[in-house]
Amino acid sequence: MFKKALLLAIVALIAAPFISFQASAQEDLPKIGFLPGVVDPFYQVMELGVNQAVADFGLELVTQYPETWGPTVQTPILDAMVARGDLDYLIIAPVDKEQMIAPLEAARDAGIKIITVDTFLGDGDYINGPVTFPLSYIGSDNVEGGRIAARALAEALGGEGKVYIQNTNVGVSTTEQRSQGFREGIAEYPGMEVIGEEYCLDDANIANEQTAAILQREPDLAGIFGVNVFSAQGAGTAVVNAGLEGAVQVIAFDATQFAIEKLRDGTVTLVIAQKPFDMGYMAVEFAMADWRGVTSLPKRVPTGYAVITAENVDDPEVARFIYQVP
Ligand code: T6T
Repeated sequence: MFKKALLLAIVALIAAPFISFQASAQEDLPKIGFLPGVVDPFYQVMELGVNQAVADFGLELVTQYPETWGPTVQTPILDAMVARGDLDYLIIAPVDKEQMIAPLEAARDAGIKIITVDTFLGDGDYINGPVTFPLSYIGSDNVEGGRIAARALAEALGGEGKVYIQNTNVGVSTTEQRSQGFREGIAEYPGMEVIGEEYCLDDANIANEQTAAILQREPDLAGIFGVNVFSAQGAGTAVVNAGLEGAVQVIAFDATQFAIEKLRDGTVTLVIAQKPFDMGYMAVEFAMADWRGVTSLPKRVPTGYAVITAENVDDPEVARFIYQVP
């Protein structure tokens, strides 16, 4: 009798994980949409994070990439994702902090829960408004990122010199905040001056042309802040084409292969790596937590940076944040 009971207990113990696996396999799971800002290495790494989490939870995912940056391109893609009628959560990097509010309110009204990654709506404060409907905003502290860039540039230049900001588009929450932080950081150095800021519309060729022109106009320009992948790429290329590597220091936001190459050859002084994989992975985790009834998810998650220099670029703990796109 005792032997039989023991045997049954052992069988129950062995079978338990399989029984509970079957139960969770039958669980009704949410379907996720992912809509990044544009095709670039930053969002491609974010997609790796989304894909990993979706695979870990066994979820279904619909990903759509806009070919170029802007609300006129992102809005119809968003509308089509809403019209499918099968998405429970949308992980989105809104490309304009004002113009994407109404289309995302429509998505919310259609029953889709919104998580913004990288960029935000309104002022990004989803507790006090003006926009509070997204579940959370997961992304870098971009004002701080701008300050890091300014201080590094000022230190590299000995606290003296004229600098220029190569930006992307007006109305983009992230790059606007980077510019703001950069200006605040430069203001800490009385010998430094921001002499201009231009917008390349997230096009590296335009960034290259604009930077080439300013290098001609301002022969004593000492430094450039490229606020994202394409503006930094265009700025770096213009500096190389003008033969000014090292003479004009470039700070590159976003750790692309190009930025790292230019760091190694001395054109770029500092590369600021964001953590897009974390943003993507956590956004899916948040969707899943909400789905399962968690009610106290933080409305804001800053994901942090890795600051990459010529000295630490080969340290594996730093190099792991360089954007690797398969
Ligand atoms: O810098 C990232 C992102 O953080 C920003 O919002 C837009 O530009 C990038 O995607 C890089 O191209």
